[in-house]
Amino acid sequence: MTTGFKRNAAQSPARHPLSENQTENKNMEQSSIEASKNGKQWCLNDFEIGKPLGRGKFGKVYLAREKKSKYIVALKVLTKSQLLKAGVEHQLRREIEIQCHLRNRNILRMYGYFYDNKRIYLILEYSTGGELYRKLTSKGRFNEKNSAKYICDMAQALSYCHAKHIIHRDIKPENLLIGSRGEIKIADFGWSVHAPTSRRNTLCGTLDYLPPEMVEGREHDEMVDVWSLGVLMYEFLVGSPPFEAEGHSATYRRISRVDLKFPKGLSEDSKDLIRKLLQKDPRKRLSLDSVPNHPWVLRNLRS
Ligand code: N15
Repeated sequence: MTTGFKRNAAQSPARHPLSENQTENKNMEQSSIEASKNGKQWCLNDFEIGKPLGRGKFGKVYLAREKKSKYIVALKVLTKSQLLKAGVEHQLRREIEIQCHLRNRNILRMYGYFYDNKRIYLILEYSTGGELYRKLTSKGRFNEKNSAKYICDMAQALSYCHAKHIIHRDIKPENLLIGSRGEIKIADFGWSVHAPTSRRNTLCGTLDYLPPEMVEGREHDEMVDVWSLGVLMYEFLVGSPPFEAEGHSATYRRISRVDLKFPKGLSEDSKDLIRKLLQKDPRKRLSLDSVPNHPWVLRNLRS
């Protein structure tokens, strides 16, 4: 066992999702306490494996059902040899610890994990709405009402993380899922910084969401997530990120200069919020807690 996972390592308190009702978190918490008492460890045999939901660099995600409770989850299967080869096992441990302790309706829950000789299995919340990236691609862009709800939810979820001194640093549509009530779910915590997706490997995919201080290699803090939220809001409303360019260095220049251009048809208050999020000076960026009170959000969340 070279991954550093101890058999009795502390796991999520809610690692035993025995509830019949997926939406009842209370039941899950209760049964998880029972599970802790029993000292139950999960194993692959506890789950029925369904269709694949997605594929990443280190493994696949499957639809799965816990046999006893019939609880539906997303089971992420990571290959130890691939993790070791990439030297990311410490990063993974850290991310698992972070993810297990986050409880927010806009952050994908991780119920626990287990492993065998070859693989590590992450028991993740199943999002019925699927990947936001796909929805954005098929629709082209989102209307103001949906965008405002997503951005408001994201701001609150990120604020929750910042209060726990967790910076996401990799906000982009590929890391977001949609829940059963259409709510946004942040699905990936910093992990993908070290686990490049195919889009990140392409020439210019990497930089689009990064703030000036990061592309310039300067020190950065939690205000990087405020910038990324601005980029995300622009992409929701326009259909492509604001600093997109041919190649790495052209994107770098556009970000560094905050070369922000709006297509015709965007509302004035939406442009105002985007500008306030996309400030070059991190200290001048709008605080996350002010986002829900911005006129554009208020106007679109009414009705
Ligand atoms: C490093 C680790 C501790 C962080 C844990 N988070 C992740 O591993 C990030 N992650 C989340 N990687 C894959 C997923 C993931 C979770 C991918 C897809 C789904 C998921 N939950 N639900 C889905 C899902 N629901 C779908 C519905 C329709 C079509 C596709 C769907 N994918």
